[in-house]
Amino acid sequence: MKTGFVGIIGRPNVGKSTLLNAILGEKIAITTDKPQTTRNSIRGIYTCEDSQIVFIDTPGIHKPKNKLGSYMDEMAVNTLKEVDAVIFIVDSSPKDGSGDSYVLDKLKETQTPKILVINKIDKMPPEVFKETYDYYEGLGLFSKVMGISALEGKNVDDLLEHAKSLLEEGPMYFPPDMVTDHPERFIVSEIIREKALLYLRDEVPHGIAVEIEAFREGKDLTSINACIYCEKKSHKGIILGSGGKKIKGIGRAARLEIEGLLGTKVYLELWVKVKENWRDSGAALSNFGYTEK
Ligand SMILES: Nc1nc2c(ncn2[C@@H]2O[C@H](COP(=O)(O)OP(=O)(O)OP(=O)(O)O)[C@@H](O)[C@H]2O)c(=O)[nH]1
Ligand SMILES: [Mg+2]
Repeated sequence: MKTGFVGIIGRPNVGKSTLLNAILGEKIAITTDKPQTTRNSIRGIYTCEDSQIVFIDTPGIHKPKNKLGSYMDEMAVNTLKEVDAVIFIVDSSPKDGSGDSYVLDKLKETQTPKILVINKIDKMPPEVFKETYDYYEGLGLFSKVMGISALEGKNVDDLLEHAKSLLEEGPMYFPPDMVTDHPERFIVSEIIREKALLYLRDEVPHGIAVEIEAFREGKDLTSINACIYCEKKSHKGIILGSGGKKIKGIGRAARLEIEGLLGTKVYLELWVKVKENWRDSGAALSNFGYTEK
């Protein structure tokens, strides 16, 4: 068995979480068109006859504006130290000040084998692909430079084969049918956050955190109480929407997906609370699970 840990890193919104889901053939990481969707390291376990690879999806590396942002960056950069191989994803050649050069410097410091993945080739003009490919190939830093479409699953198998080739023989870390080691409660809170991100605009989504307050599993019905935290009173009104329309939409979309995940009917009760500036409060970050325990 080839086994090991592979980190997936890159700027926000390049498709890291979409790639993780494509590899697993199952959705465990939330994805949206908004940058900074992922806030924790998300572990996905890929097992086949001859290998088990634990992929670690990380928050997009960006210029942090608050403690949460710093924590997210730290999480992504620290992942580099813990893995047997790294997938660095881009969706263009580096632009000035984009953060890619910062990540490249970090990559240069490590001996860990690195793969450069150019994502979104389904919508990338050939000349942009070529320019990006030539740039990264020219750095001589990567064991392979390749194009994929995580959304369409294109070349994901090739990427898996190459990742496998970088790993050593070793023991399996997890049972073969396990797809993630995150508890269901965590995935459920992420699904609710994803729907909130999808339904909300402007600055509201970035200030949202979800806490599961009760999770009672029955044979046919799971009852869940969750609280959506936001940073301002005015945001609470936006999340509720006129006549509670918005929160109902978020709740319905989340419930349908959670029912698919758990395989039971779900009763989901959502509350909205304000916790001012929680993204800069160490205590709140720790409470929401955004700091090391
Ligand atoms: N066209 C196209 N869109 C893609 C592809 N991969 C991802 N996307 C889209 O890009 C957006 C961001 O995808 P995510 O997977 O959330 O990106 P991420 O890198 O995890 O983002 P953060 O968690 O914010 O760092 C979503 O709207 C995806 O549907 C792709 O191969 N092709
Ligand atoms: Mg993500």
